[in-house]
Amino acid sequence: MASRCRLTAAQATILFLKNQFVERDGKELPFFAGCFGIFGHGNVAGIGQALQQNPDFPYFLPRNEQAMVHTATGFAKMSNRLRAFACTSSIGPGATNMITGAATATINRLPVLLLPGDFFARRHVAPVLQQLEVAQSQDVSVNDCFKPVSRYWDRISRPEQLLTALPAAMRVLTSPAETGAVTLSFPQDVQSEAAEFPSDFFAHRTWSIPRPRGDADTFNRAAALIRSASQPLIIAGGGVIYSEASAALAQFAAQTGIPVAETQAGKGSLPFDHPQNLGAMGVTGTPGANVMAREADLIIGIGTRYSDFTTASKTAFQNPAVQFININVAEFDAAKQMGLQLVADAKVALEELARAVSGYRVSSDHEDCIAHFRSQWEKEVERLFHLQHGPPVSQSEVIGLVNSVCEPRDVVVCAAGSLPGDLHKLWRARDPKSYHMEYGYSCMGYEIAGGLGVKMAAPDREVFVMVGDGSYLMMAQEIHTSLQEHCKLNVIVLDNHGFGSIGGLSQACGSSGFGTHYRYREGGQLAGDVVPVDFAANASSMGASAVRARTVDEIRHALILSRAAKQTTVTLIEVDESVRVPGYESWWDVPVAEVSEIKAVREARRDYERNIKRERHFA
Ligand SMILES: Cc1ncc(C[n+]2csc(CCOP(=O)(O)OP(=O)(O)O)c2C)c(N)n1
Ligand SMILES: [Mg+2]
Repeated sequence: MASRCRLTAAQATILFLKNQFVERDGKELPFFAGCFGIFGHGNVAGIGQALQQNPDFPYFLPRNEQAMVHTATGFAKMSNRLRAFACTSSIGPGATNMITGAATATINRLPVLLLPGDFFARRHVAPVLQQLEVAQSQDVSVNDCFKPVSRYWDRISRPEQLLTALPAAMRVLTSPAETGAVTLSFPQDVQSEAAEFPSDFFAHRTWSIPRPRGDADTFNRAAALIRSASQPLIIAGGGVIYSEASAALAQFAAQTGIPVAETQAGKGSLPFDHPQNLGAMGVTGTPGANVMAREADLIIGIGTRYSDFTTASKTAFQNPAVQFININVAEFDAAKQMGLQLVADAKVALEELARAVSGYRVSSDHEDCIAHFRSQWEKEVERLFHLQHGPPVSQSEVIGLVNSVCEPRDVVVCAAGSLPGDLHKLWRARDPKSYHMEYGYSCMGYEIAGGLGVKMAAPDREVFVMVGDGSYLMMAQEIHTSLQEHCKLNVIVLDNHGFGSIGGLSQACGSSGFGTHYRYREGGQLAGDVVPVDFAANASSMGASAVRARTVDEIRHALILSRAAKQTTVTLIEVDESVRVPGYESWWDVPVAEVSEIKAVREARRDYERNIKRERHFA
């Protein structure tokens, strides 16, 4: 008879996770780097006890459950989805705090395993503290809220269900096409309950990450489409980076002369100075990328989800004859824009396409056009990096200063506010992993927590977290965790006293920045003086070294010291929100009120109605 061991369900879970490995291109890694967790009833005596008796499966104590999922997500993104964390919470609020993190992971297609505690499977003592009671069913808890934001969801009502649930969780977590948050909702009594498990369930198991080759006929049609294209454009998405296809893309672009535009997740696919790199695509794109996309007769989307920021709300591609080839591991994304669906790994597809289209090259006119846009753009970036405004300085100057202090392998991390758009346009990436933007969910609060995950994945790199004052005020507490873990971050807070981004959006919609500034209530409105925040005192209270910098020289000096420091450092910079980086040749669909008493709103609506006519359907 095969050997068996008696373990609690929680102990069996940790033992199983410890023995899961992944392999790609002949390189094997343990899939899990450990487990984050905040304990309460619901996990302290279950998963908590199991972690305690497995010290070789490291446990990490964060400050907030949402943040720990962001940290896990940043880690997985930085690891090109080859490594991940588990996250455990207590029942109730600890669990629901993870839902925003789960959505962030799933939308960005990044793996994280969530183990929220749950009600008693035994039910007898219900309602237990923090339990949601639902009158029409005893089988519903707050953890059911994870269902739409998880790529796999299960409830472990009996220990032996782990025998099928854990392998199913691993399949999804390690699938490039399906990965995202996986939730195993774990009733607290079941966690502590023992059962006999077959010992071979805990054997070393390696999950191969495939590099699927596309269907041969589809591949040939893709090659033929490229050969007959006169104005092709590549859109490089996150899939290029996760597949480690940068070198293949650089070679393909150099060989064919086809220009490349990058999405937020795809930025860094090519170094900024690659001759075919037109830079950012879409709403936050460069003039070159957007003008060439508008005229293109063929778009080759590689590893992109075609979000509205990439397609400029479906206005980016105006050539009546435009066609799409979509190279993607996920059929779901490959089918977008009614494109030719080449369901394949980016790296192998590019290597094989390079051979299949050998001899093809874009016209010299097309090449001249790329070179022209590139040199014009370099001038524009230089202008914005050296505005000599203020103090308070402009945000673009701060980006230029951070970029100039960074070494090529350093990483900039950001997620929400006006920084993502400005960074997408201006940041000069020199390494595929040097630009880390969470822009699938654009979740305020991701920045510092996610930056911690980046540092945990790449301890040999300097990590620069750029964060707005609004995002900082939502979630800065992981500075404390970064000190606990000796994971040094360079945090840069850009203070414009509120929501510069949404303030600008509100103005563009005729609503003059309503509700977007931190001001004292006066005369019934938020119209008084700025409510000041001493960010330096706040950061230093958690143990970070914090400095305020105002002028360009002070900022450069502070950043150099920060980079050289051993511990988490916070640099506070006041920026003038009125000096903005403009948009270039693009548009974003944000519906403006159809009727209003305010004249500016009516005017904005007229513009809106004109622009929405340019949105296209592709057949
Ligand atoms: C959790 C969350 N809530 C709300 C939003 C909507 N939102 C996007 S940017 C933003 C303001 C960000 O302010 P700040 O971090 O100061 O950056 P700034 O816009 O000033 O550059 C808001 C409220 C969001 N993206 N995430
Ligand atoms: Mg702000």
